[in-house]
Parts: sequence; structure tokens; C-alpha cells
Amino acid sequence: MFQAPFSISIFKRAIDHNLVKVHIHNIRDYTHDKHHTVDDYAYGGGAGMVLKPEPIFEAVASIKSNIDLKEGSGTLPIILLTPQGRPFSQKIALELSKYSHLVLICGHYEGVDERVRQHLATNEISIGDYVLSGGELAAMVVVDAVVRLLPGVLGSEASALDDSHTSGLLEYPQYTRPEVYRGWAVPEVLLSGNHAQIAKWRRKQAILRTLECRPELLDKANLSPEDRKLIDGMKEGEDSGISTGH
Ligand code: 4G0
Repeated sequence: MFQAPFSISIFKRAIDHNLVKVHIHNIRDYTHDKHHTVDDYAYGGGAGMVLKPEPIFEAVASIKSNIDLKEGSGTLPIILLTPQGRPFSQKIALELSKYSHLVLICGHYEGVDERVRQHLATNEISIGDYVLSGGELAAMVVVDAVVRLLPGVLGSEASALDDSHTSGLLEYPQYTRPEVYRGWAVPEVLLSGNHAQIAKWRRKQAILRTLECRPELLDKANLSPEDRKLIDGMKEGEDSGISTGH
């Protein structure tokens, strides 16, 4: 399941260039019984199985023993992916990108024994308000978001710090050739070569999109007094003359 995402595109390059290493561990390998039991019925009853604590604690202990944290870089985040965790964000991705090592624990079934959360995990993260059949996809989402922030992983042309969710606004619309597709023309200003006008148009579009799709982001965004004036005008329902198209 982890193979495909990590063997294509930026991951393959990052791994091949030794910018990152990803190790997959199966908790079944840390069981001692003949059936390699990793789950059991829930105390108190109820449908579904619960992941047992022992294989998870033993897997993490073994992984830890193989990590040598450089002096000073201190702590090792042990992250449990569950729907009950803190909502994942670009800010958390940036924080996680500063650590030399991360351990991610993928929950499964109806859940994980609470002692894993209380006494093993240092962080509990959710990638969104929905339930997946396992934490693996959630872990891959976190790893993807973190790895693209590591120095040298993205091409120099695309700065990870330059994109949406760092500025706090949604991104402005992008166009490439052809200039007219099925009668839909690229906005004139983008062909003008007037860089000041283009920057102004893009800023306005970013604000407009954010206002329409994610208004709550505007409260936290870093906005100039000029941006604020623009927004106040849009909120009053005045015709901005620009449509986001959705
Ligand atoms: C632990 C993460 C793990 C508990 C994991 C489910 C969604 C996410 C799992 C459960 C996951 C997310 C209590 C259902 C595995 N689903 N949103 N599934 N419970 O990050």
C-alpha cells in the first residue's frame, strides 16, 4: 500500500537523492503468538476490534533503538493518526519538517487501545473529519506534506513557502496555453506584461476566492490595509467585476 506513492514523482527523487528515508514496519512482526495477533475484542463490548497495545509498544521501542538522534535535536515525535487527533495543517507540516526523525502510527479497525495514545504517542493528528479504514492513507498524506518542505526536495522554481496556506489565502487562478480554449479566454491582464497590474489582479483573485470558499481564513491571513478595503467592498455585495467561476 505504501509502495506506489513513495515510488513516484517527488518522493522517488527525494529518496533517490537521500533527502529522506521512509521505513514501513508491520506490527504483526512484533507479536509473539503463533497467529501474530494484533487486535482483540473491546472491553465493555461493542462491535469491531481494537488494536492491542503490546505489538505497537514493541514496534516503536525497536524503531527507537535504531534511531540515533543527533545531539541537541532532542525529541522524537511519535504521531498517532486518528480521527480524534488535532486537525492537520500546513503549520503542523512545517513544524514536523524540522525534526530529523518522525514515527507515525497507523491505527486500524474501530480504534487503538487508549494506552497507546496516553503513554506512547506524543502527538495525535487527524487529516480531516472523516473515517478511513486505516491510518495508512492519513500517514501518507502527512509524510507527503512534510517531505515536500525539506530542503532540496522541490525544484528551485517552486518554493514550498510561496504557496497557498502559507500566505493564509487560497491561491489565485493559473492559466497556461492556449490563450483561448473552447472560446474561454485567458484574462487579458495576464497577457499584458504589466507585472504590477498582474500582481494586483492575482491578489484580488486570491482574496475573492478565499472570501467565497473559505471566509474563516481571512481572519488569520496577513492582509494589508489595502486588502482590507478590497474585502469590505466585496462583502457589501458590490460588483467586484470579477467572478471566481464557481
Ligand atoms: C484509530 C485517521 C485509527 C481510530 C485514521 C480509526 C481517519 C483518520 C483509525 C479509528 C483513520 C483521519 C476510532 C474510527 C483508522 N481514519 N481523519 N482510520 N476510529 O486522519
